[in-house]
Amino acid sequence: MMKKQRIVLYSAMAVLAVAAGGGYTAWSMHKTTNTPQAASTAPLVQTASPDGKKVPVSALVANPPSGAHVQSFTLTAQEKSISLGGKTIQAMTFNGTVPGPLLQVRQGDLVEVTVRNQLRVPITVHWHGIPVPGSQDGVPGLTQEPIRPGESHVYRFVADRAGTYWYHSHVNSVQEIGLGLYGGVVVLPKNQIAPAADRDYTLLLHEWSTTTSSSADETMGHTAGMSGMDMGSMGNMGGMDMGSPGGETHMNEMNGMNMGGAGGMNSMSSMSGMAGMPMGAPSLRTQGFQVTDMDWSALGEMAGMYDVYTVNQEAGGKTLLEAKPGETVRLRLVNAGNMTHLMTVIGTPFKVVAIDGRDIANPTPIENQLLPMGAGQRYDIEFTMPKNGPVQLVSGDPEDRARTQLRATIGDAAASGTGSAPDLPDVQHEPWFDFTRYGSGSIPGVQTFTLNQKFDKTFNMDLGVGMGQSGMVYTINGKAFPNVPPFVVNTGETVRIHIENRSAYIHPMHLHGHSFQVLTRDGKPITGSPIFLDTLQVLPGETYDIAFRADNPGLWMFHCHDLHHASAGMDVVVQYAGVTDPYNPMDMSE
Ligand SMILES: [Cu+2]
Repeated sequence: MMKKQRIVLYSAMAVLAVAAGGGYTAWSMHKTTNTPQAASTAPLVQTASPDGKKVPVSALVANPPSGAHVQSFTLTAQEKSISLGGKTIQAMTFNGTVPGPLLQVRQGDLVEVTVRNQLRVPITVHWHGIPVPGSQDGVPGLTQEPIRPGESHVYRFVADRAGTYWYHSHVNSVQEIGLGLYGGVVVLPKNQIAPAADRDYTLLLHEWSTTTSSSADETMGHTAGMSGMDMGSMGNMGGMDMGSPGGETHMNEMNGMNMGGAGGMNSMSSMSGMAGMPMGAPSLRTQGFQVTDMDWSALGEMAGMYDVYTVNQEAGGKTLLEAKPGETVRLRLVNAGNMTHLMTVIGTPFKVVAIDGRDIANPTPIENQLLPMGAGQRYDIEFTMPKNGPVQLVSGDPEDRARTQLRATIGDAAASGTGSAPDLPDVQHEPWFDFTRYGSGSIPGVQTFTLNQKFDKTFNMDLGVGMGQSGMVYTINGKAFPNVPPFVVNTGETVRIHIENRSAYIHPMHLHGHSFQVLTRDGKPITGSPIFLDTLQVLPGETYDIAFRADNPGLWMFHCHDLHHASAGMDVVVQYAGVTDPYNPMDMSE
């Protein structure tokens, strides 16, 4: 009955890199012990603060004001057949839908989410962009034990900050998010000053692989010995080797092939830039870069493996959103995939009112610009419905399939009849929206950093690639996780990070638990509204300076949200001194 389908579990290089890296990955809960301890040149987290005090991350819990309004939800992770673009996929869902239910709360609410795991694999839930307490961040082996099959777990945090966020599993994320374990979170402002939009829609963009013939490893030329990654019949999840926690079988196979070992991973420095972007190369942007100049190897290495693109539950561009002439519309766009998507609105000017849940000061109307949405990012846009005709949300992605499918029509359903989408607009040559000079002035009540101030801590984050013994890895400062030394900070410190992308790939870098302010791009100061992000899309050759205040103690991943890159080394931990990981990572292997 179910067509036999092949879905990619990991990219080949991800598996190889994990195996070669000594086994630990915050993406898979696994920390194998069968590679030499010497493989790790730096502890994942250090154990003591300067004053010698220690606190386990598990002790960093929510401290709600008494009488806080409680919003309770239950998310049940379960398998479900869903129909996408005429194809049936055995998905991993929250409450039977993809995306999972939209969690809408009011700023200041105490949010309690009971997660029940009815899948055959472990999961967690990470609250992307929300500054939750340290113990609630959902990173397996670092901030909690994974939620094993049959188990439940309660997440608890105060929704301190309004904005658009999302949630997703953080275990084997390429697979678990890829198969549907994600949903949106909207925190409405406590004291709404401006009137709310007449229509407020949250739209999650995602990519799917439903093909039988193409898979990531083939697409990427990593084919040898990878048949173990075939998930087999999707009609029976048990046949996918997903029953063993986190794809352990695969890991062990890889280790058994003696692809691990200490050698390959520890001295990547000489390999940085080997993907064709030497140090100091001018950024693509300063060369007058347009998306059409860039092939998929940069914009989305994985494009070949994805054949269905969705806006919420709809594939094929069939989404129809009700709005009447003259009404104001807010679209909360969430990129819940791994690829960059270039979204825009046609039919009316629009404003970018927030990015990554953080308001833009004095946004101005724009037209004919593509919003370059990195993986994990959110763009909130607002517009007024014109007197006549629908408004369209469309994609300017280079790929025809993405452009055809990543679209929605906003209008009067009755007036526009069946909701059949108008012709595919030709928008892919439009310039990219530039957040570094958009908006103006300041955001009331928000403290900002200045470029010339003194920072308590400064770190470099050089993004590169390298070759492990058995395949390509993505590196930070020349090393692949878990060998990337942590960025250690003290509570209250101001922190500046200089980021350089020395690879030929886009890296949407996501910091857990904080927003950071973007200070410069390619050495030039930001001139518009202050910009606070939790996910910064760093194009090949670009440099950025970002800053944040260390105001949320914990152990926080800072990683690429192209999850193929994350699972192949591009992660670092921002560690508050003295916060320890009680989950004993090296003992979790079996
Ligand atoms: Cu990346």
